[in-house]
Amino acid sequence: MKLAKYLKPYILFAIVSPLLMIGEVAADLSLPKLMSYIVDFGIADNGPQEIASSGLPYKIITMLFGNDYTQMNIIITFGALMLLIVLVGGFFGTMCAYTAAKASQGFGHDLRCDAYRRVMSLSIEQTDKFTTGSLVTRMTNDIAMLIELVEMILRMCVRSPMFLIGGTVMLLSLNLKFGVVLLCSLPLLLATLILVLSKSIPLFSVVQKKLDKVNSVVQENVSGARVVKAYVREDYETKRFMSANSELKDINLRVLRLMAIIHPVLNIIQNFAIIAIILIGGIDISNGIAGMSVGNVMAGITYVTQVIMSIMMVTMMFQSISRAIASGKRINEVMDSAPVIESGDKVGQPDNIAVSFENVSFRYPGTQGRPVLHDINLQIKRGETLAVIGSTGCGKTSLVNLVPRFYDATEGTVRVDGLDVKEYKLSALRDKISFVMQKSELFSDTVANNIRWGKEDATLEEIKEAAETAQARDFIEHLPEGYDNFIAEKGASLSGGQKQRISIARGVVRKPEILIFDDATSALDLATEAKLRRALNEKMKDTTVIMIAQRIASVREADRIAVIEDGTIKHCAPHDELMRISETYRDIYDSQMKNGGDINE
Ligand code: DCP
Ligand code: MG
Repeated sequence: MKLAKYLKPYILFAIVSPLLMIGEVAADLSLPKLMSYIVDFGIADNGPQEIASSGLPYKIITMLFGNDYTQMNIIITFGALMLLIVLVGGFFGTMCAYTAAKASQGFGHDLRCDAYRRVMSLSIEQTDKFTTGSLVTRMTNDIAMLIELVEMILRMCVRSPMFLIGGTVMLLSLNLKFGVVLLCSLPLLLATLILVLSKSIPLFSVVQKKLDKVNSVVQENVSGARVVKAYVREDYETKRFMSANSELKDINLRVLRLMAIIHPVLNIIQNFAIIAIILIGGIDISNGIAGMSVGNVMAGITYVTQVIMSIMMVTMMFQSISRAIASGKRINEVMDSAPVIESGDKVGQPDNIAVSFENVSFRYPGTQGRPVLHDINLQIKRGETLAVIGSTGCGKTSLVNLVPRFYDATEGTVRVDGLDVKEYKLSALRDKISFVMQKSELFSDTVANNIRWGKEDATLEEIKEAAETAQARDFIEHLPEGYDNFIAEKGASLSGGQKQRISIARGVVRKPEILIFDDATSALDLATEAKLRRALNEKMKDTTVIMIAQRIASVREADRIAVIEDGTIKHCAPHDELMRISETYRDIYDSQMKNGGDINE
């Protein structure tokens, strides 16, 4: 119900809509009565005499035609009146639907905006926990359910009670005995509905979960289409999808099977009610009871149908409400997940020590056992190039993730420019840092705009300069449309090394204080990589560089090289010294020499 606040800007529509509904229902309720006038006074043989004792209809007719009215006059008058009322009712109905849509869609739009912003602010850990598929379902399907509910409530909150009460009153005004029909049929109907709803409501949240699963599988396979094809896993993945899909179907069927009971039961009850009305009315007519007529029986049939349908509408509303409650809960889960990584409010001033780790240990949130990193102590000077090397899975990415606070250290302190990263204003901290990820993420946009990602207001000159530093200029200028060339989603239209170089250009363009390369040159050949290193040295002298790499050739020229082993930094020294003191480093060196790697470029 916290979500109700999103309706506020549209409160005017939300209030007007039910009011307009009153007009529509009033029109619907008056029609059967008018029809009974036509039948009783315009068609029945003794109509002209009967109407004289009818009050309002008589007044209308004598006002229009004086005392010599014909039955045709009566039919046309009330027929025209019915037509007019239908038109007015239709107008109210349309306006009601329009305002309800205006309110509910506005509500949905605002909610989606906020939810999106919240999803964007989730930390990596939280996104992992929700899973992408589930977040997508929550943003689309769950919000759609809420929109439907708002619309339903705006239209039905007046409609069904008014039909229920208005229909009952009109019915009783025709003949009090008709009340017996309602007394018998309504409890039966309610009992059926309550039974069905109590069974189906708990299933709705299960439906949502199954939908999550289908979305997850689709998402994984669409984005991983290449791998799926490469390993000829289409069948396997299709099976996985099929099973998620059938689960969804099964649960939906269970809900629908339950719902299917409603219709026949409703039909039976309705038809019995109609027969009962005819029976009661017929007996009264043949007994010559005053005020009972064929027209009244016909009107009675319509009113009893309206009352039963109103109960039906209430059920639909309940169904919608319970669905929406399940969805609302899931959206609230997203809205309530406070960012785990809370921004501080300080900004560090440039310091001699750009980055320092003090007794840092780290384990991934929610995991047990040995920490990924422990007892990390390291100081990186401004302008220094520090390389990080170590076997795969030893924690290199984890280590550098702590600097821009993608994760927080479990123990110890990470400082940037002497200030604890937890005290930084998050945007200020991340503005200092360019992070070129292990897996290049490009967006479906032009080359220039992908590079501009690193610096919003970069001029074309700056972009070209960054591309030059990243050794990307040549190949970009050979693209058919150069910097305006469009890159497919996730950079699918580029080679691995091209992607890496555009990512590097993106990191370089903002001239960051700290530049982190997480294995970002792995797809470049050694000569290009060497050129890149030289360009970086020249153009970004003051930038502190942390460079993760697997190849000795990539790291040997660094000021210092940190060797990570068993979750901690065993040695941290220049190449020559490491060759003397670190056995691991020497092993890596030897293995790469043996494998024919041209260490000396
Ligand atoms: N790990 C984890 N949860 C994550 C990411 C990693 O539990 N979300 C574990 C897997 C590894 C360890 O942490 O055992 C270290 O992972 P890193 O990604 O830090 O490893 P590297 O970057 O050193 O490996 P690579 O060279 O393959 O990139
Ligand atoms: Mg890594």
